[in-house]
Amino acid sequence: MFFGRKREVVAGRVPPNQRVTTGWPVLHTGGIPAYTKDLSNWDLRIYGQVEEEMYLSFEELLNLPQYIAGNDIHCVTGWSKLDNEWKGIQTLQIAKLAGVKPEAQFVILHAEEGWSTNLPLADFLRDTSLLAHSHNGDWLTPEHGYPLRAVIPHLYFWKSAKWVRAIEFTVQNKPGFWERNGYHMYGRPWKEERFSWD
Ligand SMILES: Nc1nc2c(c(=O)[nH]1)N[C@H]1C(S)=C(S)[C@@H](COP(=O)(O)O)O[C@H]1N2
Ligand SMILES: [Mo]
Repeated sequence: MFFGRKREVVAGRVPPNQRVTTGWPVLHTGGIPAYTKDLSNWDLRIYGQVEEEMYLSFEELLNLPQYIAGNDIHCVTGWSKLDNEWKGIQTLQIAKLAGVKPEAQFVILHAEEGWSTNLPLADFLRDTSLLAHSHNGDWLTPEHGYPLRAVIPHLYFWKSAKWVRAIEFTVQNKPGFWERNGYHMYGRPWKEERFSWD
């Protein structure tokens, strides 16, 4: 009966037309940034509709309250990876620190090489959204986003920008890289919002 129960539990966690994978595929466009262990030249810029624009160093991020999240991720290409454990900083903390202006409605996550993705502010502010530096107890590997990536588990995984370098709060929604190339502006896996025409 354990098998039956387990299947049921997993079934309730996997959105339509997704398959569970036990590996961890690597998906991105462009190159993998060659960061070293020394992150003294790295920073995270917070700007746009905020009271205080700022540049946070990696050390400053590690000195903010650290948050551990367990979640499932769902890639629009059809794989889901269950039971991830991430460690990092809640995006909510970043918003509090910078003071988001009432005009802000959307967030653009900017990564290396000009890659970006967009999401509504309310989704960025969910207490399950984070900026992660570690996965399952280890620092992120270069191909998965070292030193810092977004994890927005309730949206398709393309919204979880790897190698994130800036967070922009905006009045208007602006399509990011994949959103300009046919992907959905919102991207909720349970609604199968895969493409712009879905
Ligand atoms: N900077 C950047 N982040 C990115 C992407 C990208 O091309 N560039 N691809 C997205 C897509 S489409 C997916 S499915 C996930 C894949 O993350 P992973 O390689 O850690 O599985 O990263 C997302 N974040
Ligand atoms: Mo993806």
